[in-house]
Amino acid sequence: MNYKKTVLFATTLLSLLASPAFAANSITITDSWSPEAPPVVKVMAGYMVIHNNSNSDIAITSIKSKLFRKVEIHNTVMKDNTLHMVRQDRPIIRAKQTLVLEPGKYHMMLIGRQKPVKAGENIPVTLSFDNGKSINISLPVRKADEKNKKTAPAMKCGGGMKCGGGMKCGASMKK
Ligand SMILES: [Cu+2]
Repeated sequence: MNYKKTVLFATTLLSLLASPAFAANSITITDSWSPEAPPVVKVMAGYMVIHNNSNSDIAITSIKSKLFRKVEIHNTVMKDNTLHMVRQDRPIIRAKQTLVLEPGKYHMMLIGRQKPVKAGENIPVTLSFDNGKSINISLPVRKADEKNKKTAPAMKCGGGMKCGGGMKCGASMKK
């Protein structure tokens, strides 16, 4: 094994160890995870990076998890000095681009948890796309660290729906 190959191999191994990667044809998902939530909170957030390796835009048509009643993608926007979470109907991953879901921005909202999920466990999620493909991923649950606590201020998102961790969910989340 020459030097270049060794480095490539080591790098690949490292990235495999760092976070799971899931691929289905033109879509690759990396860096998936979910911060642990208190047992009383029935809503959790999920993060990941979705890569579209194709030459066409691809939309997410549905997301499901057997551990949750429903899963949505939200964007966090500042309006009237308050952070609001706005549900994204058909989030699009542009051709050759990535859609980054991270704390304080786009995120997955896992709503109506059916049973407790602790750090160290995995949340299975299935994403379906408008090209007819779907992809099964898992979100490793991790302890929410200090950085995440800071980036998760009280959010108002309407409708009187509570989504945990100090967030109030509103009208925009209603179906
Ligand atoms: Cu949300």
